[in-house]
This record gives sequence, structure tokens and C-alpha cells, in this order.
Amino acid sequence: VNICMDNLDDCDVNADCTYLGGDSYTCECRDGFEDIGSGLIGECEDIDECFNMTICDDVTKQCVNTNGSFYCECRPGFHYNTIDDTCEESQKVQGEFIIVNEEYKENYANPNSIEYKQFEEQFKTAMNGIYKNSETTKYTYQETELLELLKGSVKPVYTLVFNDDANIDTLALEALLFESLDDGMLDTGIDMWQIPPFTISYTDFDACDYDELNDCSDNANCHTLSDGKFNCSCKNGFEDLNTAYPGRYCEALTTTTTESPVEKLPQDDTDAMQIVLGVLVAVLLLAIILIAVFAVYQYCQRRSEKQSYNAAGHLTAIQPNDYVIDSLNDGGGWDDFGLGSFDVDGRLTRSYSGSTGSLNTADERHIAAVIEHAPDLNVCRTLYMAS
Ligand SMILES: [Ca+2]
Repeated sequence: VNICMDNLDDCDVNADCTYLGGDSYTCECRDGFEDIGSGLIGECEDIDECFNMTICDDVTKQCVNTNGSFYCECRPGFHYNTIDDTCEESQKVQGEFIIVNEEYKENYANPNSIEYKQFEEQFKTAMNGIYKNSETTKYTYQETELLELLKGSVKPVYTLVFNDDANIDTLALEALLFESLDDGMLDTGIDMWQIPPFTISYTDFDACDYDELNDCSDNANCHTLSDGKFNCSCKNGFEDLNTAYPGRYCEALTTTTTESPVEKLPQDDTDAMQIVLGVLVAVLLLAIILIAVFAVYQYCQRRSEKQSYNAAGHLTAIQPNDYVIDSLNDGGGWDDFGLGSFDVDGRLTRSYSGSTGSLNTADERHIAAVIEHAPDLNVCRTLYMAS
């Protein structure tokens, strides 16, 4: 009887059994495991190779420990170059749009669910189809990352990943997606997604908002840079163990230094500076938003003057299938919006009301973008209708 062959041994599941004849055999932990027991049967525990911080040997890669092994993958902020097997620095931009004819599934909130994964695959294929085939982006576009799926009806929030040579133009990216729609529909090869053009938006991506998309240590501050990039720095009181790639390995300083009031002063100054800076940025942003809203309002006023109405009070002089944003007439505010199209008599024939939720400043920006890229869309008339 070969005890090992017949599985009669007591070796650890991660050990190899060697039969020595008779009743005797030995157990030896496999590669990637170490024997932490004192007996002969082996108690094999995974070796955490990532404890060696330089095992991936490159600041562009990070180590992932697995049971019995490990692998190196591109760090957040880098993408994989299959041609020379390297990780290259990425630029990213954040995008979103609304699919009005898809039903939101409860499991879309869970990125590990089958429903989410299925959507993700279909979504990435669709986005690759657009940006890998466009003349302006095909040499710089790398991939699409789905960040989350929000309700309303289904609102994917994602990033487009580009290589470092790309000159990212958010309005041009919006236009490419818009131009891929056929009568308001995006053909994913599986489904036809109905996407109101004004819901398409690209904005700056802030990797510091997403824990899984930046690799700053829990004991580090994350700093947002342009083009979707970021860097990290260990917090006060923590030592950086790998200054080649700062803010990733931060260890509490063990030496207790006597606190001197002199050392505190610069910290207070920094705090005060940050508050002043924060207020300045907030005021600046508010000013920009007000100017944008005023500009859209002015533009719409001018467009509204061109419209005429029939006896029933419907808009006339509108071509069939013109898009409009149609307020639900709650007093003329910038909320409760829908998107629709009109017939020759100016009656609303199709509408997607209630799917967009409250408008915010980002939505107002989309409207401005749609007007710029598609001046034929009559997106302004509703302001008039709502009054
Ligand atoms: Ca391991």
C-alpha cells in the first residue's frame, strides 16, 4: 500500500507527500508555502511575498499576494502595455450618461454581482467600439473603467483611460459618443441603449475620490493632479518607507519627540492657508457657475424669440423629431426635466420625463455642450414653455 498514492497520509493540503515504504512517509510544503508547524505532517502557510516591498521591482507595478504565489500588476494610475510588457502612466477623464430604456437592477449596486459584471462587459465593449475606432482617439485610448452604476434609469459612471501622449478634449469626447448614436440609440451588439444626448458628460477625474483607483496608504494624503493623475504623501507623524514611490508605505514614527510649540506654528499656518484657499476656490467656482447659467439663459432667450405658437398654444415651426428639453411645468425652475421630441404641430410625441432627476450644475454644462456640438437640437425651448 502506497500511503501517499491512496491519500491515506495526514499531510497538509498544501504539502507534497513522499512515500518511504512500510508505514512511513514525509510531508514537504510546496513552493510558496512555509512550514510553521513542529510535527512531521507539515502545517503549510502561504508566504506573503509582497512583504518584500521591492519584489515587483518597479515603481509602476504593485504586488498582489495569492495563496501559494503572488503576481505583479500595474499600479493605479498606470495601464498595461501588452507590446513591451510594461506599465505606463495613464491620463484619465470621468464620464457619465443616462440609459433611459434600461431597468435598474438591485444588484447593480454590488460590483461583484453577476448582473454588474454582465453590464460591465457589455458597457466596455460598447465604449471600446467608439473610442478604439475613432480617428482622433484610436492611438491614445486604452480602456474604459466602470466606476459605479447609479439609478436613474441606469447611469454608468466611468473613466476613459488614455496614454500619456493624449490631449484630452472633454467636449470632443462627448461629441464622439453623441455621433455614435443612431436616432438617440447606441447599439451595443446586445441591446439598444436609448441615451438622451444632453446626459452625456465628460469631466476631470479625481482618483482621490475612489479608494480602489489610488494606492495611497491609509496613513497618507492623496493629492489630485491634472489629467486624472494623483500623488500621495505620508501624513505628519508617519515615515515614508519607500521614497521612490512616496505615500504608499507609511509607518508610524516610533520615536516620541517632545512637542515644541515652535514646530506647531507652520502647521497652523498651513491650516489657515488651506481655509483661505478653499474659500477662494469656492467663490471662484460659484462665479463660473453663475456665468455659465447666465450664458445659457441668454442663449435660450435669443432662441426662444425665434419660436412661434399656434392657436392651441403649441410650438410651431419645429421640425419633426426635434429634441427639446421639456420642463414639467412646476413653475419654471431648473428641475423636473425630461427630454422629448415634437411633431409638426408642436405637440410632444415622445418624452423621457422623470428619468433625469434634479438638474445640477453638471447637467447645465451638458446642455451647453450639446448646444455647442449639435446646434440643431432645440434644447432651450422649454425654459420658455415652463414660464
Ligand atoms: Ca503568497
